[in-house]
Amino acid sequence: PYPHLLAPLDLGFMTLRNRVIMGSMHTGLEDRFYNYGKLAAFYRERARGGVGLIVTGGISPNRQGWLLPFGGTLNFAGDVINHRRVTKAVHEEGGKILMQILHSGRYGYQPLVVSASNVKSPISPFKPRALSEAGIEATIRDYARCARLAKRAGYDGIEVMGSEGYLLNQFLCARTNLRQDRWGGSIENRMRLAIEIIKRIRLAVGTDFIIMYRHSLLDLVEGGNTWDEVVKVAHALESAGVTILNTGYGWHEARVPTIVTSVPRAAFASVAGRLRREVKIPVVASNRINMPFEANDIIARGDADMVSMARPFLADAQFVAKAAAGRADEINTCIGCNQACLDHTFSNKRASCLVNPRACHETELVYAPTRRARKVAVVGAGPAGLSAATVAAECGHAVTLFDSSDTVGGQFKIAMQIPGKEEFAETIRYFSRKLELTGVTVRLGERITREALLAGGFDDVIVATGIKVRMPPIEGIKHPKVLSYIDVLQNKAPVGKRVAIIGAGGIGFDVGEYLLHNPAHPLPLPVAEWAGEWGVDLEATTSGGLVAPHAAEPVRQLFLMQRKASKLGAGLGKTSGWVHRATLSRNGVVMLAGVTYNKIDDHGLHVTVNGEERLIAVDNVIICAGQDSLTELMPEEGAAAQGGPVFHKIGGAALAAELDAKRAIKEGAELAARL
Ligand code: FMN
Repeated sequence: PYPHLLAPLDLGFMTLRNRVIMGSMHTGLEDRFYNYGKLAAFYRERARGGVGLIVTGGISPNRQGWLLPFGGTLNFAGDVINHRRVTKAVHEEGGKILMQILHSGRYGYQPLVVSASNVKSPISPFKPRALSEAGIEATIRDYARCARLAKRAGYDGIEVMGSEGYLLNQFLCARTNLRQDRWGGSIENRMRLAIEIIKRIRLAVGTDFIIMYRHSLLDLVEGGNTWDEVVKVAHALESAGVTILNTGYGWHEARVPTIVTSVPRAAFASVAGRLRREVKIPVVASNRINMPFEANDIIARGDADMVSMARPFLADAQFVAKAAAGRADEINTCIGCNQACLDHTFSNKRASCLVNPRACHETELVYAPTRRARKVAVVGAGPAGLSAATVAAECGHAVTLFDSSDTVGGQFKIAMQIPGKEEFAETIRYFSRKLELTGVTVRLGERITREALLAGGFDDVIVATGIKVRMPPIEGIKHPKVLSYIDVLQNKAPVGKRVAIIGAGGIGFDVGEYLLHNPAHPLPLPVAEWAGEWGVDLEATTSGGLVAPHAAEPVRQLFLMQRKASKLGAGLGKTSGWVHRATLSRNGVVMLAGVTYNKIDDHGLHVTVNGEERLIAVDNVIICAGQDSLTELMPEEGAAAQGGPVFHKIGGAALAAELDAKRAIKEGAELAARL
């Protein structure tokens, strides 16, 4: 299977075992020397799983380039010993690994930041200092030294980070490069830094060492480069000694999503294809490629020579091995949620993965075979229950999973109804297959009672029964125009043209996006339509690849509101919340904070906002204002002492405050691993 993806790639001085790259991810483990053992274990599992080439998270060539104070470095001979643990682990598993050199420039979250010019970025508090001529020379030397040390540490090459708006991208674009010396002005001058760095690295490391360059093909910001400029830079990089051209899309400050789940699969592959037709060296496709079929297809149709997948390797270390064995249905697919990876990285926490809590915790969360198999009942086949059941069974326990519904998935069945969240269906597919593989006895369509559980001879009962929707005590809450989000998303209740949504948490936003979807448009959204909505020019004929977005008439008038006075959506994910806010704003959704709900009647919803009474005339009011745990299966206080099974409670049943699949899956796995 997947002959294009799994074919080796001969680089002349080195052969890669296949075309799969595990893309660069800063996990947080590289910043402290005592975490390199964990980092090595993380990469070892991925190399053992068959990936051809791994790229580490970004390592700064000097202190000015730190993303965070005291971030990961490779500046001193003393750092080499830590990095050797990583390269040794990967090589022992037959893999290859590059170290990414990333200088943050003005994105650094620290006061030493430097850039091409002293233009502050809209997303960071520190104004950069423009590098002097001597500072530029020192920076080039730092890159070369960093690459030389990487070679000494056993890396097979380095990747130079040139995209996503970091230092080299800042030099490359007129947006941030206002210099009038030989490092600014024409594209020849703006690319001089990147090219000099590559030349000096090549001199420092010799010919038998991979230099990959991550090139920004679409900047997706005003003042970004045009396609002609992008190609010019690529030609110069090729001549300067780059071995492989990787690709990047969008600066961090871009207001176009490039990696969240609503970005269609392989959305940018055609752009890589355009570059591939311009150069002779291998080109890599990247971003939102998460299954072997798409990855193979990209290479088969000539859009790339290799495919980079980053988050998919958090989700499943065995991705390549499973694909190669024709077992793609067993892959734990990246759903692009960012909740446990990028959101963690940007809050200075260790990265992990919502669908795979073992990611970056390989030595701490271990699914080891048990020596005393227990008889375990899991009640509820949502994310928490599925996780607990499959991990417990994998460890060798005898597991029965109960759910009153006819199918597994719980709240994920609801989430996958939301336009742009189609990927959630993959998690259900993964767990369904895993239930079969681990031999869990699945009993669907029956509501198990506490008596039956007590009489069933179980050693453990894991209550993962989730939540029920909370209806707030508003006058008229029983009015026929009032619906819960379950009525809408699960039971498909008809909804009118003017709608008020009460509760602006994750579910309120989801319901908004669901109601704004035009049923005439297919889902998942085809790439061209998605690009039109966000104003992306995939032909890249304009500066930065931006054009005016298509403005379609919204299919409904929505009012989204909350009691809290804070900004709506403040609690959404750090790296995805803005996408949801932008989508609703674009569709003319009226957002109201600090709302008091007075009553609901035939006229609509009566509220007080800013001390003023208002009638919001709507056909329906949809309640997304929280939920309560369903725990009736738990024994009464004190009843546990009389022998019988040990009861546990996980997921929404344990805490319903905010529906949180990340916590649910992690709790399920952690509990099952220590049974
Ligand atoms: N890209 C880099 O070039 N350097 C980094 O240090 C880096 N850190 C990342 C950290 C996390 C937790 C994540 C999720 C992504 C990071 N990226 C970084 C971006 C990825 O390389 C990749 O472009 C992005 O995740 C989209 O690809 P994917 O859909 O295959 O994950």
